[in-house]
Amino acid sequence: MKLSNDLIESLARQLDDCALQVQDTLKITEAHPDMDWDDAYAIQDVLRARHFARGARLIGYKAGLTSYAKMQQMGVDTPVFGFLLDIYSLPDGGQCQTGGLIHPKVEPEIAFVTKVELKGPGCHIGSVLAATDFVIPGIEVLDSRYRDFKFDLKSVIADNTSAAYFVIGGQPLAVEGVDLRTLGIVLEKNGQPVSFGAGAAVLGHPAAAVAMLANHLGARGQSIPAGSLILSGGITEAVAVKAGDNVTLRVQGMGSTGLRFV
Ligand code: OOG
Ligand code: MG
Repeated sequence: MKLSNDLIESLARQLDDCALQVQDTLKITEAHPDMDWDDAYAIQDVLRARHFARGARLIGYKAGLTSYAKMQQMGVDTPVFGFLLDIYSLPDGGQCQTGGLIHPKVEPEIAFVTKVELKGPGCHIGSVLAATDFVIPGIEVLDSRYRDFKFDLKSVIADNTSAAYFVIGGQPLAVEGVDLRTLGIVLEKNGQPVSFGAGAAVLGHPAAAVAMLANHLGARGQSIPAGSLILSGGITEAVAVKAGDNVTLRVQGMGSTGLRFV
């Protein structure tokens, strides 16, 4: 750790205030270029504690920057991990209020729901599949608190990996019934297909992203509890949205889920 506890607290407060006041900020590494990975996750932890203090509950985790398309779009080279709260969850087909967001984007994901605890180190695709209750289509709504959506890995980790909202829906499937690598997806915006992909875009297999998450948490003495929801990462580049847009994700054999931006 390179930053003091006081500084970590104040950077978490700065990012929290940006989200609450719908204001962007410069990426925090500009002012603190010496911060390290532990500092970045410590800021994320304080941000989470601030949400808990306001009554939000942890419902799962997310992996991000797990596809080459996303890494290239954001100019980074390794995945990052964040937390999911109940207040991020939107109803399938429901509304997403853009007034509370700075510059929202959407991305297509495969969500996992676990049935047993997953604890790293040593988790692999097999352990994840064995621990998965079902997979289901998901759309993540991102909203970086950083100006122009520009960040580096440490800054985006501190900002809970741009998490804002998500929706899941469609047909949940047991993993026995689906090859997650060849699973095709189409993301539509206002009825137009805007991006296409397959599960293998995420680290070769979306379960590999969940295994990486479990190993990341394991290194910090934490685990993924049974019943967690995990977003395994955007399969394609994220797409900007504004009020008036309708977004639908279609996943092969798994139906669709969608949101209206108002
Ligand atoms: C960071 C979060 C990335 C994903 O699925 O790749 C993410 C960002 O691109 O803003 O959630
Ligand atoms: Mg995502």
